[in-house]
Amino acid sequence: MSQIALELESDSKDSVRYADGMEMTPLEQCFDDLASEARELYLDTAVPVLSHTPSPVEFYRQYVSSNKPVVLSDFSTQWPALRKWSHDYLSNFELNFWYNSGKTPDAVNLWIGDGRAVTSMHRDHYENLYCVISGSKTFTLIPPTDLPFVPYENYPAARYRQIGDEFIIEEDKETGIVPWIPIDPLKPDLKNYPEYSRCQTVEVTVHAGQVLYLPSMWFHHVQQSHGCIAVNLWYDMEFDIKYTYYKFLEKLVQLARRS
Ligand SMILES: O=C(O)CCC(=O)C(=O)O
Repeated sequence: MSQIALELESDSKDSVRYADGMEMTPLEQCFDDLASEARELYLDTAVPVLSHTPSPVEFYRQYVSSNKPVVLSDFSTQWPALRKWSHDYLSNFELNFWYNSGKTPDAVNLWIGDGRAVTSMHRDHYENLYCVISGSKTFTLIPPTDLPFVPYENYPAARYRQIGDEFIIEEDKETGIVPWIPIDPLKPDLKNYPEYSRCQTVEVTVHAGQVLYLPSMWFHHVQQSHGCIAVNLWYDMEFDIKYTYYKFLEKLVQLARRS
């Protein structure tokens, strides 16, 4: 939509140069249009923070179905119960949002770490309810429609092994090579990955007593304060028409990168 207005000159019928100087093939122009239309039609420029607890219908319609992140602030009164760490409590805590749907989480994870612990940019096919219990977590988010601008490289899989007081990194030959995102959003290497500059990142800090709903397929990079404790619930996403479009986009991006 708006990108068309930015068009400055056509060097040939196969490529167009935009106002920011970047030249694109017709397929890349389609990716750019997808990202800008998503911004115009559905994405927020910041993650909204709700002070009320939405009803299950409101939450599902406005955030889960729409694939839009949101921070819920109204949970601090429930933290004393959370401190009991009981499975019953956590199952309850699944939050009435997914109640009636019969859904149970695929995983309940506990995250404890200090300021040095950083999770690199990646994405999951889970609907993620991320509850911060103490400290804070800062998420840098990228919407799924920006996939064409997110670089991937192939890396050998590896795991940490403890030997005495030391940790060594050991190659995991069984898993082999895995594609992973080489970009640190805090210090992006735009020389090697100039296309990343087209991503529109959104940063949100989630404080103790707040819950972030992180929709499936959103890229996320996570930093935390010292002594942060958090619990999150992963629910498998719906493998519906949205999922098939995501996979279609992935295949198109792979084709574009090969050519
Ligand atoms: O808390 C973190 O550091 C990572 C969380 C995460 O990546 C996830 O829940 O998918």
